[in-house]
Amino acid sequence: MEQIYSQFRLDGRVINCTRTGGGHINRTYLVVTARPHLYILQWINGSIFKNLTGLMSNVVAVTDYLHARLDDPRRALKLVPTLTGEPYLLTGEGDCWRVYEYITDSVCLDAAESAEDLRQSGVAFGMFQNQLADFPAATLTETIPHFHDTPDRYRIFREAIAEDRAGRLASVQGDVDRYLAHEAEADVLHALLRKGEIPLRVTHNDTKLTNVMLDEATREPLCVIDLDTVMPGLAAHDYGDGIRFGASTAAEDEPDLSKVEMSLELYEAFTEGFLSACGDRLTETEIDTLPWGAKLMTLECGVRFLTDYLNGDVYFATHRPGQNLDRARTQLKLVEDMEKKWDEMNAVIARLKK
Ligand code: GN1
Ligand code: MG
Repeated sequence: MEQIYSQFRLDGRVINCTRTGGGHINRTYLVVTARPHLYILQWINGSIFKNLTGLMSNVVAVTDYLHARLDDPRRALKLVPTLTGEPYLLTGEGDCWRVYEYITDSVCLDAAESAEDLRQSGVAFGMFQNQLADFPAATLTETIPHFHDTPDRYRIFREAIAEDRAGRLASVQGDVDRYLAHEAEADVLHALLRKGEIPLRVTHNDTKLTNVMLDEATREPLCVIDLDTVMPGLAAHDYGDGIRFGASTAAEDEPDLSKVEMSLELYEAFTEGFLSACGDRLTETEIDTLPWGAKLMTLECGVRFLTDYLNGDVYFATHRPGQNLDRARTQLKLVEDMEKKWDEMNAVIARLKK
C-alpha cells in the first residue's frame, strides 16, 4: 500500500493503513499519519466502473460545487491531490486510487440504532438532492448506464436465467419464478418519466444508510459519501433505496427471513426526514409515487443479487457461499411485506406531505 499512498499529498508520515468499510464494489482503507491526520484511501473497481476518468470528473465537479457553497469542511467529501496535483492516481496497471479527507468526529452506521438515526439519513439524502438541484446535470457522466433502469435489470436477469452459467438455476427456480412474477411492475416509474409526469434530477443513486456520515455527538447528518453513482435519476430512486436498506428490520444478507420486515416506524422516519429536507422541490406526483420507489428499488436490488448468484457471484463482493442468494431473498421478503403494508405506506406519504 505504501507505493500507493506515498503518491498523495498527505500531511505527515503514514503510521497505519487498514482496510475499512463494507462496500460491495470498491476497496476502502483508513490511513493515519503521525500528525495525526486521517484519510480515506479507495481503490475504485474498474471492471464495474468502466469510465474511471468520467467517474472521477463527476466526483471533482460535485465536491467542488458543494464546497463552493458550504463553509464547513465536514459538510462534503474533499479529495486530496496526488504529488503531481492530480485529483486521483492512475497506476501503470490501470488501477484507479483516490484519497479523501476523513470526516472528523463522525459515525457511519451499518444499521439505524434508532428511528431518529434513519430520519437523519433521510435528511442527508434530501439535503443532497436539494444542494444539487441547480447543478448542470448534462455535464455528468453516466458512470453505469441504465443503473436504475429496472426493466433493463430484468432483461439482464432473463439472460442470466437462459445462460445458467454457474449451474445454479434448478436449485433456485422458486426464487426466480417469484421475481419474474413481479416483472410487469418494473416499468411503473420509467413510464411516468417517459410521459413527462415526473422529472429527471441529479441524484445519488446509492442511498444506503452506510453512505451517510452523522456527527458523532449530535447524530445530525454531516454529508453523504460514495459519490460514484451520482447521475441524472429519479427522486423516488434515492428515496426508495434509502427505505430498502434503512427500513428493514434485518441485515441485507440475513439468512433467517423471519427476522426481515419493512418497519413502518422506520419507513415513516426516513420519509419524514427526506421530505422535510427536499423542501418544496418535489412535485406532487413525485411525492405521491415515492412508495413505488421503495418497492422498485428493493425489487431491482433483489433481481441484481439473484442475477449475480446465477452468474456465479461475479459482481457483488461475497464473504460466504450463498450470500447473494440470501440477499436476494431478503429483498423479495421486503417487497412482499411492502405489498401488505402498501395502504399504510401511502397513508404516511399523504399525511406527511401536508
Ligand atoms: C453496491 O458497494 P456499495 O455497497 O456502495 C451497489 C449498489 C447496491 C448495493 C447493495 C455500484 O453498493 O447499487 O444497492 O451494493 N453499487 C454498485 O448493498 O453497483
Ligand atoms: Mg457504498
